[in-house]
Amino acid sequence: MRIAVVGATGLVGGEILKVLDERNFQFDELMLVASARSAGKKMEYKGVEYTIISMEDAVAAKPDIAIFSAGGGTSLEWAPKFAEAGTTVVDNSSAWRMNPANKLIVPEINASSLTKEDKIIANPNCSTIQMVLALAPLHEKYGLKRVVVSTYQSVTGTGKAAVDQLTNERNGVEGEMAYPHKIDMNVLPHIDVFMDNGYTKEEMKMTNETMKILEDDQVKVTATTVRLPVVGGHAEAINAEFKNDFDVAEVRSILEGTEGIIIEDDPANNVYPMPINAHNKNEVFVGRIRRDESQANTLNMWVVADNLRKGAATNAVQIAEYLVKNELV
Ligand code: 2RA
Repeated sequence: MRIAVVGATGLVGGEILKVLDERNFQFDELMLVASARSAGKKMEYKGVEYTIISMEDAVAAKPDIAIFSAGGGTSLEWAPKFAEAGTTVVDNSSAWRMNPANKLIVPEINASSLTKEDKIIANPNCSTIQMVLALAPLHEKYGLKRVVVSTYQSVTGTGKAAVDQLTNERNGVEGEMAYPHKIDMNVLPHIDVFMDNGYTKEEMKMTNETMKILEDDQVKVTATTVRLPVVGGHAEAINAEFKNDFDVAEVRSILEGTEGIIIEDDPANNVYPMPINAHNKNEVFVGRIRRDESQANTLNMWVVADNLRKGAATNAVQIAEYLVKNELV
């Protein structure tokens, strides 16, 4: 097994390396790949010094799997070159997600659809992954009709520049702005670019990717995505209306039995999911599970996950693990 991490110097790239280590992913060779600007630089991983290699050299080396986290433009240009060389690409960007020819995978939900022919596999958007993991088993049981979701997203989703902006503001230091406004002591109802319909691209990702992953274009999702001065993970207030009625205790037990989900729901003892606790964890945490008393067949829940983990690195590494385990590479 020869594996390449493309975008190894970025926030998600670093997290992918940590997750590969923690999950004891077995490889014979690891290639750390980055843009021409970083190629040739040294990087230490698990006590070993690696020389970062260029995209050209990585394609020529034909790794079995390349986990990409290098942005949509890089992915659009380079993923097909890797695929042509026989490498299976697991891509974290939005470049291939809605392309009908590419699968959009959350392993607990739909990894079984993968075949050897899938050479560019898309990792969904972070805010979609944690929401859909909690919704999928409920959709299967009660039939999801409509979701109204508001997100509370960590600055780590934007990348290092945003973490630096927050740190600088907290320390009273002047610096580059990753956002159009201050982020500390603030809340921005604005993630990614605005589109003609008034939604942001992040909001439309939640709508479109959910339908694709659940393979159901009748499921309606309307989202408001919001950035907060938080680093540990994304939180989401999810209001889900189902075709059929449910029992809240049964909902809780379905979620308890779902791989990758941990229930934290004991309001009497102030127990509910929070980014500060989800940080560096691979699971999706669900709490505040309760009936929406304003409408039939409708549930409220609060879902938190580390967006760099299950929302990006962990999900991508799980896909790679699935490919290896099922001899698809
Ligand atoms: C964000 N969803 O949090 C993005 C990262 N993929 O901005």
